[in-house]
Amino acid sequence: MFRKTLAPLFITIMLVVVSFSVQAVTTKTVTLDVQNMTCKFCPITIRKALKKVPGVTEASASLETKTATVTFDPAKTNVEALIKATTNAGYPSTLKK
Ligand SMILES: [Cu+2]
Repeated sequence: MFRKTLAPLFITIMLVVVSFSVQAVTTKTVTLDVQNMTCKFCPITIRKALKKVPGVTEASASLETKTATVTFDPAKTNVEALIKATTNAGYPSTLKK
């Protein structure tokens, strides 16, 4: 009785664990050097522009380092699309080497 009710729960947990590890393998994180960042609101604008790009799961920008860090699904988007997004928002960027 107890085992029967726990089995679906166990399977669900396993599926969640598997899907998380698959996501970890398929996402990519890059850092962009971003121009034109002048005040504390610039990183917010950049972050919003990057998060709008389909496939982007995480985005942050720093005024101090003038960079943006973006995590995305390489199957859905690419670095060129990220650069285009920040450029369209008024902040041209390049991939940090
Ligand atoms: Cu600003």
